[in-house]
Amino acid sequence: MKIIVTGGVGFIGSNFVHYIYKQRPDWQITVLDALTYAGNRDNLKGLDENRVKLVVGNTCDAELVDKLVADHDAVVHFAAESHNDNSLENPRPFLDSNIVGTYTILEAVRKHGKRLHHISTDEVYGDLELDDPHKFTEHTPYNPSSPYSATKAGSDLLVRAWVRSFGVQATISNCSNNYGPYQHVEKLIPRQITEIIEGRRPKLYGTGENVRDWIHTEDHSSAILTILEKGKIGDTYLVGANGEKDNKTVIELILKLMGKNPTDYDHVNDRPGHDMRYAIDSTKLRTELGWAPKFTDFEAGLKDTIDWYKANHDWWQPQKQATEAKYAKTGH
Ligand code: NAD
Ligand code: TDX
Repeated sequence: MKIIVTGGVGFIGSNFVHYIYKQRPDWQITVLDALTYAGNRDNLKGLDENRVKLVVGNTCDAELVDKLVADHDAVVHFAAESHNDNSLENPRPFLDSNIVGTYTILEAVRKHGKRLHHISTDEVYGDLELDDPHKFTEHTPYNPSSPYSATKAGSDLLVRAWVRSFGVQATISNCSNNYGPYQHVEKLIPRQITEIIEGRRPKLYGTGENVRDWIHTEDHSSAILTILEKGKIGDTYLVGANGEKDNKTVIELILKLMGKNPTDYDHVNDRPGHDMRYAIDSTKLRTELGWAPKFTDFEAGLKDTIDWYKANHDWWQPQKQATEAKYAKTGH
């Protein structure tokens, strides 16, 4: 099996590369990544270069994508602009990477008859009320709120159209919020851990009642491999681990695990259009494909993540100052 992983030096893509490197020792992996601010080639450190090749390039580059796809069996497509706050400041790169990038991959897999798995997010479904008894399912209508989630929704709809109109052999997964090592310091959990390490207070948007459904990135990787190998062509699978927590609880837990007073955080400006709650019903993936998450103890996973950031200062420090300078401008 020769596989292309787009966005394979980002947070989740690189976790998936390490995961299949271990789980499928006979696979050849080509990572296609533009090395944006979110990509770090060090994320592939330690992997045998005879098995894992990094091609630095953009998913919007049709000639490059066509050439690579012709020479591989499957594409797992992670590459995207992924941060909501950035999409509110400057939406354009989201249209390029998320929409045009996905279109370019689709045209190449269509031409060469190759398998595609498209990685998406639960945010395409919009948000739920705090007391809504229902969670998102594969049948929930699309209702994205931000430029990020709107472009992810658009990319999913392109994949569905290419399956129906052109018979492209694709599956889609929509996952909830990931956490774990190697996540960029712009995101909620790494931001607060590194703020505390640097002697500052965590920053909670608005009241902090907003709920996210946390899953360890390693569980996301195992779900993707399951869908790639056993998923039904044309189908969508929701990935989640029943990890609903409000942001206030997450920040208080980080403070507690780092030996601080749990109330030592600041309320900062809320995110415009801030989604209230996400929650995933992953019954289809569990019952039809037999997947189950392994890292279901959130406190233990968070503790390991904190330890990783404490031990890997050199990995996150170069990004920290620029990230906080951006947040200072928006009052976040
Ligand atoms: P990330 O921002 O950490 O990494 C994105 C990677 O894609 C980077 O390495 C970047 O250099 C690369 N990239 C961006 N645009 C590119 C382009 N045009 N061409 C080539 N490479 C490009 O993102 P992440 O958190 O690892 O998310 C990966 C995927 O998973 C995204 O599609 C995202 O929408 C989806 N997702 C993320 C989460 C989450 O909680 N982070 C949850 C569900 C789904
Ligand atoms: O400093 C902060 N304080 C805060 O309260 C930051 C950075 C965030 N927040 C809040 C906003 C959200 O309610 O925490 C929650 C999580 O924020 P993010 O880490 O920015 O994630 P979110 O917007 O929920 O989106 C994430 O999950 C779905 C990923 O970034 C997306 O790529 C994925 O699709």
